[in-house]
Amino acid sequence: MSGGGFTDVRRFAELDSTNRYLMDEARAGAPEGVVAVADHQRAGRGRLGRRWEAPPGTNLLVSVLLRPDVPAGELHLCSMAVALAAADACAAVAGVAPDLKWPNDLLVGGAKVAGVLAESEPGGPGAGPPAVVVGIGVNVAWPGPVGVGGTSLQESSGREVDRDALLHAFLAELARRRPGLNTPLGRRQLVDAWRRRCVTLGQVVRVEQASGELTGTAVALTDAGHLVVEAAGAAHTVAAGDVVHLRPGGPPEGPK
Ligand code: BT5
Repeated sequence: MSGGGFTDVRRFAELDSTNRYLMDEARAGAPEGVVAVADHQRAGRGRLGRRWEAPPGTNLLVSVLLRPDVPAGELHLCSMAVALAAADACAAVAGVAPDLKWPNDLLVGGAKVAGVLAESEPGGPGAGPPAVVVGIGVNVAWPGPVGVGGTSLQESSGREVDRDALLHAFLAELARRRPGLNTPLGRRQLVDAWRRRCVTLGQVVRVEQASGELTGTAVALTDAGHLVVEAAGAAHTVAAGDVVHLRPGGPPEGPK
């Protein structure tokens, strides 16, 4: 990005997925800074093949294209920057400051108000440098599918929230945080900001990964943004996975 910020905003009444659209644009060589916004997605993507669902007009559905200078093992910091920018935008526009749940959720009162999905493209001839597409779905006026236990900004703030104002605040926050991704100091500051907002730290968690499950206490975030879980006297560093917050003696939170 040549200091231009996220100004190439492409709006769609309907798409299959804003992430799919931007991944295709990235493969075709689109530069950093392209933004895709849809009123409705026919096939909104969650992580691990899951779906992001929202009736037309109820969510902020937005993806951004980044081409950051970040070590391969730290690409997750791109989604962390997007989550922080979105949380700041929610606070500014809706008066609700969501907590961050590792690795990719925004929660209000323990309920999911937004989810982040990053996909990357290694780059190569014709496709330019490596690309990371980060998408976020924010429940503005709809609390998510039945049984999921989500919430919306309108439900939690008790007031009307303008999706366009939220989009603009989000893009401005992201442009402010974006330069930090390119330097080791900036990346450490980003993770520090996450540590301050991360409700996962200090909780008993169950981490679900393809390789199996791990239950323990989430004790730290590494400078690469990975979660450190202490279990049976050993510290495990988790780079990716689903996390369920468990309350000792209480029921687990609702399904993802
Ligand atoms: C996420 O996945 O939370 C990432 C969602 C990213 C969506 C954005 S929208 C713009 C961009 N374009 C895309 O195609 N995707 C991105 P995950 O952690 O896997 O959570 C998915 C799970 O959340 C589902 O299996 C449901 O249980 C639940 N869920 C689905 N829709 C929801 C909603 N609107 N609110 C709350 N929870 C929801």
